[in-house]
Amino acid sequence: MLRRILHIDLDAFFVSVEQRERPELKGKPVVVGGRPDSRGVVASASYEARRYGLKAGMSLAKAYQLCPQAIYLPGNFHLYGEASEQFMAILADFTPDIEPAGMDEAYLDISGFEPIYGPAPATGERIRKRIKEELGLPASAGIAGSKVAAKVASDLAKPDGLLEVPPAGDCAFLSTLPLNKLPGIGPKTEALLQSIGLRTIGQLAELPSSQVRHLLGSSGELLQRWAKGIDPRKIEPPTAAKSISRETTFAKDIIKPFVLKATLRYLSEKVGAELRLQKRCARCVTLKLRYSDFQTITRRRSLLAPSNIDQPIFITGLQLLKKALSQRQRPVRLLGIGVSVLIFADGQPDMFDTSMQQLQPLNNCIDHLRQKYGFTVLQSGLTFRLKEMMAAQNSDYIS
Ligand code: TTP
Ligand code: MG
Repeated sequence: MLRRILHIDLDAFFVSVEQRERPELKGKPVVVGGRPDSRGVVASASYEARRYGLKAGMSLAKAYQLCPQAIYLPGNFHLYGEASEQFMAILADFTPDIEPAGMDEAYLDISGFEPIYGPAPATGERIRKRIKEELGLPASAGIAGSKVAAKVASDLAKPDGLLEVPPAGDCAFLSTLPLNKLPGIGPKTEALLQSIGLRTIGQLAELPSSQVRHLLGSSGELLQRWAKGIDPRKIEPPTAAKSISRETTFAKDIIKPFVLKATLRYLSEKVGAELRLQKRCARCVTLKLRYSDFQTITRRRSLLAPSNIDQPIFITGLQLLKKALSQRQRPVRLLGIGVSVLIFADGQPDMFDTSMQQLQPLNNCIDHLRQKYGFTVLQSGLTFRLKEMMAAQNSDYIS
């Protein structure tokens, strides 16, 4: 099947939301970022303001010099967040193969859409129309055979446009464009490439690979592949968080191993409960320690088998803790435990470790009671004593 990737990006996103709320701002130079006499930077500039040279990242003081007549707004982030969610929801109506790339942009894999929506540009226009009608916001779209060319195309289509790169045309499309149009080429890389006489993406594509490596190091190889229109990256729908962790900073630095052990137990139970809630298992456990002198260390160890049960998480964390304390004995300010390399284990968590299977019903039962009556309704001997000790010390150990 012919690969067709669509990249869509809202035009002057923050500013467009403001213009939708206050139509009298339309067609004028508008800046979101704050008052011109504040120390902030331009977050978003309307296309009218860009004619004066204003762009994102520029200091507001500089922007004011270039365009004092612009309307400077502080921004309403709640509204932008809402618009971003609605934007993504419209995209999700078309396909689940979406990769959000920021608040106002996403890649969609629209390969094979033709029988449903017609040619690829018709799909793009349909999406743009819905965004305009339902959200009142302009968006630009690029369609190509790769993510990199689709992104460049949407950028060229701005504002309020659509550009399709013909099938198998990514390399030719990119070749005549200036270097700074290629994602990954910032001002420094551009200057380096210009210093050897390059001006276009096509010239970078044709440079001997040894010279690219010499000039740009290993990242140069990727850039050169992109310059040739070679980019097999897939659309990656967002994954849930890649790790889960809990930590606590003690009100007073702690030296007693018992308190550290009990706190670790408590934090491990929190991490385990969150894993089970997300129906996931972890492969790795990470311990975090911050000593009284603020030195912070992390230590990581794999579990024998992927798990979401409190006990192996705690035991592994405890081994790491003991080892760390044997290497450096100092009061501890902060203790944390986390799990990572998560896998989905819907329905049968801990299917890999039979020795742990009998603990599964116990953990589930505890989760159930805690969800109903609160986390501290049930406590292990360790954490119960901890609570008493901390109460006596008037310390807030619960993170
Ligand atoms: P962009 O899509 O980079 O910019 P834009 O939507 O304002 O303009 P364009 O038409 O070129 O796409 O970023 C989206 C929003 O993210 C932008 O409206 C404001 C915010 N943003 C910042 O807060 N700081 C920044 O430096 C940039 C680049 C964006
Ligand atoms: Mg944008």
